[in-house]
Amino acid sequence: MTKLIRIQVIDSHTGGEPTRIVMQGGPDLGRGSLAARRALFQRNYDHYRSAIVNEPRGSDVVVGALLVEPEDPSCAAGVIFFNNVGVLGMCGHGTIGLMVTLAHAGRLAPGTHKIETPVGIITATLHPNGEVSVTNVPAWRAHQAVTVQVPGLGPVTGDVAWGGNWFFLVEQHGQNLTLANVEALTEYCWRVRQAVNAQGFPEVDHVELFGPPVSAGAHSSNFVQCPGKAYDRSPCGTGTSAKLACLAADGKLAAGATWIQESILGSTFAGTYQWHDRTSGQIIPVITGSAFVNSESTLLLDESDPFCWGIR
Ligand code: PYC
Repeated sequence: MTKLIRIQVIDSHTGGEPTRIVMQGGPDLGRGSLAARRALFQRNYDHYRSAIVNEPRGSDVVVGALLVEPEDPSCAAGVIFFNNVGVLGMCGHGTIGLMVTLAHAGRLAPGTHKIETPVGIITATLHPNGEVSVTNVPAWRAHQAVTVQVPGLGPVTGDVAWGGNWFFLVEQHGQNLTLANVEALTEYCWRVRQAVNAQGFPEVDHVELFGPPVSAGAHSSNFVQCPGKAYDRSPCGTGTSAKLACLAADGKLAAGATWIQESILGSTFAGTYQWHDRTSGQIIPVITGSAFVNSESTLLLDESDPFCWGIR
């Protein structure tokens, strides 16, 4: 009988968006910077990524997170986020899930902790009420009001901004941001992304549409398409960070004021920021939300199974 590979995971969701934390049994990436270890993971262990998040054990929506030893000993953990098609820079909902998961596993107490990611060190606070605030890497708007010609749709205008991942943020799209319209939104965003990538911004891999809020107290609702075409069930932590950078650059939200971003499901994140460098428009976003642990399990990988490494 084939020897099974065992990977221990804890699943959670943050505002409806799942995170699968690899607690044990992931590939050994050695030491070095998180960026270098992410590159190694991408180059040599992509089959592990797929086995952990893709069908038949996962789905297109699951975001995985590999826990690694941090290079900086003052950090509580190092983490590499990934999804159905590749690796991520940072992940806001995933960090909220990570904090709640580590607390659940008895590996972290309420308080503020540093976490190492491939795009920099962030801090996250687990509050006594279970909420988590993530102080993200610096965010900024790189390009304002970029118009791309989208085949079949015509011109679409948006901002290109970094919030730990690259986003194209669109206000004027004429789309209905409702769950009933997810198929059309997915098709729209996919076309926009191809055009944005082809017309000078190959780094952009998330598209974010904004609409009026639905819930009382929210400032805006969004639909966020992730790199592998799945939509974010949460308001997207890095996407909300990119939005805050645009609001700051436009003078529409003051430093320290709160922005409530609602997801397509109606779940919310509270975002606020401080200036990092006013001249270059860089801000430090803080995103607050809640996560809930769903399951503790062991993934079993049998190399004689034709779908052992996931359906890619
Ligand atoms: O919350 O930053 C986020 C995120 C990125 C991709 C999915 N969620």
